[in-house]
Amino acid sequence: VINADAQDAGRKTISLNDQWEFHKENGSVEKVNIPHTWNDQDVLDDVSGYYRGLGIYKRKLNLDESAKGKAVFLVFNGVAQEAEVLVNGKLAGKHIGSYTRFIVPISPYLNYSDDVIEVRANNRFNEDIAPLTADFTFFGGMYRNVTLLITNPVHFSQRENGSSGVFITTPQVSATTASVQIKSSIDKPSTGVKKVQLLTTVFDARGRAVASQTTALNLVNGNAIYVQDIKSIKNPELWSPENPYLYRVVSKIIDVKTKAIIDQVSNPLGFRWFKFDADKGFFLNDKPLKLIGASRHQDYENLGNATPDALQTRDIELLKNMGGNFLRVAHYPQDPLILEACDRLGILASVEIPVVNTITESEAFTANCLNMQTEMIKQNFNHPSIIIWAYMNEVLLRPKFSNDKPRQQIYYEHIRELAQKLDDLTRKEDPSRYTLLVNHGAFDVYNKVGLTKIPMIVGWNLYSGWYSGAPADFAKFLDRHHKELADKPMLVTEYGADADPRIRSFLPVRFDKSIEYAIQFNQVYLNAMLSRPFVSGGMAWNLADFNSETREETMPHINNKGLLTIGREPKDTYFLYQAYLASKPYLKITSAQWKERGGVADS
Ligand code: ADA
Repeated sequence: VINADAQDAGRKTISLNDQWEFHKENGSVEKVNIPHTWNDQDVLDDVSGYYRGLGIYKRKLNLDESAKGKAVFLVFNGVAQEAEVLVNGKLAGKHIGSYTRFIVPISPYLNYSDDVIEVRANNRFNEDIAPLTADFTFFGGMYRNVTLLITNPVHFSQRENGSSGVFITTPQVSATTASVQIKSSIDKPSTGVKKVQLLTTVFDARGRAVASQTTALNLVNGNAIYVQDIKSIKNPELWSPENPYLYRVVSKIIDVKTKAIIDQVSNPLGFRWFKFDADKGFFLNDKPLKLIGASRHQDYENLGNATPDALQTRDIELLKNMGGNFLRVAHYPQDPLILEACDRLGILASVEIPVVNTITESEAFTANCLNMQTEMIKQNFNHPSIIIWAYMNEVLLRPKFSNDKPRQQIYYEHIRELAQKLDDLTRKEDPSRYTLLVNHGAFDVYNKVGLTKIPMIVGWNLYSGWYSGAPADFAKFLDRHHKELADKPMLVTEYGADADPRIRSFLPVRFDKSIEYAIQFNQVYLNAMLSRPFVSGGMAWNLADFNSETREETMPHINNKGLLTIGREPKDTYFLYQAYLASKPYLKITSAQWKERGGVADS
């Protein structure tokens, strides 16, 4: 029985990861814990196949009388991909999209004894929901943590698209002074306390308060946003990959009469500034920094996307240990732990919604994309690690209507409009970060359709030397971008070659999938990027091998371009990166030694 009496902070959160019953459409029932997916084993097994459809989760909830008069919510960090939430048989909320958090207010549906929660998850193909087709598996299920949240009637808003309700920006930062702006979204029902104080405190990493602001508020009924400005924090410790210094912003709503804390939330804060330059590349805190790292899927051997917390965080540690300073969270927002780890370990990040390969020209598809983008931005707004919001990946990869040029023009126009809408929305929601649109190597087509004009940064996924051409074509492509799109900063958002750890070769050739070929391929790419200042950075595809249901070739259903295997064993390519990037003395060689061996100097 859950007693809802608020703890000191005014709110209470309780994990609901256990005690679920899982009912599949075929009638089978089993007891499961969350995170859970129904595609973890059978993706590798042609007999049971790749089930895409409805799965039902049921659980009891025993709240006692103390929860009456409180606001009770269910917080879902991720359900793939359509979800309906029922409480005692009544529909309490719905959500579309696998990769973002959603919060369902359930107070109106509760009996406060023997309540039953039912979550109907569905990963069927739905032409109005991205992704439609892609080179990864669309696992179904309640695959991220579920929590019960109990707050007082007045609270930091749970309506703000799954965010904490508090949005932090740093309008001004330098090595000597910084300012912080905090926007707090507060909900109040007509019965809730009206006269409150909003107390916002900035703590340094040692827990000392470095600044605070108290604002007396007369709360309005419904929802309102209250703005506070904290000026001139002196000599802020700056956040960077070498010193990922984190402050915390603790926000409290305090009852003026009783002095009780009505609600409290805590958010990360990092002081840093950054710039992408089309000629000179990327700068963090005014210093040039080549962004090198990898993309990552939320997917693990035998577990699929239902990856436990410790394994999520370990991926970011593996990236850091490799010497990487950048993570492309591809192709969708991932577990909240990923960006928390990036903040803590000093990995810069880009996050994107799953518009991959192709789109649907329907209003519903557009609306769902815009909603996902809004949720992604609001939920992740305060992470200092994030510098980029992205929204499309290789949307011209699968030619549609190629035998009907006028029809193709309409399709292209629709893609361009969708990109423009997503870019406009992103710049409006968050003017402090960059926008990115990711293309495959068909330079002319993306240019003609206009997709290289819309974003602030153009991303290229380049595979010359793998799917076509030779590795040396890569450098030519980079130089072409620099010449023809002279004012656009660029990132190499993907590059890689299949690498099966079982295959070794003395005379590696394209398509042999040997580790040796992948090593040579990666060397050529790294040298080309590191020697060109205008290339802001490059992300290896992929940090680890991942399930891809549509891949039927070698190692069935796996894309094996990872630097790690799907079970996170390092391949030799991982150590190649460490040799180039990490401060491991036994692996470091000087430029002169490198030249002696016939390599191209890397700096
Ligand atoms: C594309 C795509 C990725 C990835 C890659 C590959 O570039 O963006 O999802 O799977 O291809 O390995 O072919």
